Amino acid sequence: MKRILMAGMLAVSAATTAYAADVKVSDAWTRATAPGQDGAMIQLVITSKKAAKLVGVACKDANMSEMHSMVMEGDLMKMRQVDAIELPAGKAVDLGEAGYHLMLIGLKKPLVAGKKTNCEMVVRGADGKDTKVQVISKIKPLAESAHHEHMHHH
Ligand SMILES: [Cu+2]
Repeated sequence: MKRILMAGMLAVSAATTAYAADVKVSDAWTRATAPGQDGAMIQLVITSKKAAKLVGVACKDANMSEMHSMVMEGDLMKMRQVDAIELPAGKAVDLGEAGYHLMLIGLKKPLVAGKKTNCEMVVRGADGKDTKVQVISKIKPLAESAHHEHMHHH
């Protein structure tokens, strides 16, 4: 009897974090920063079981974190802050492919290849309830082709 009760309690406590388990984040990454660079972009894939919205982000290594969209204006790639990113139920949203990224502004320290950087995202369900989702991003080496960083408007 006692065992069954414990199993039940475990299931309940799993369910609390679990709303977080309803949201899956994978392939989160950014690039190592060049000397003097004080901003960075994070890409990731996010899947929410239920229809939801990504409504906020806070990253440990940055003074400010935002969600950005990228749009081509003529030959120029421009970035804009967005308030929310739609997460259709069960659909893997690749921020990069969807034209979004997370933006770290005012880095507190350089991002070093091979290390990781942590962020916390806020996902709002259709019921208005917010869930915090941890994101651990791999830091890839700075590549020559990391062109986006140079178009940064901040
Ligand atoms: Cu940006």
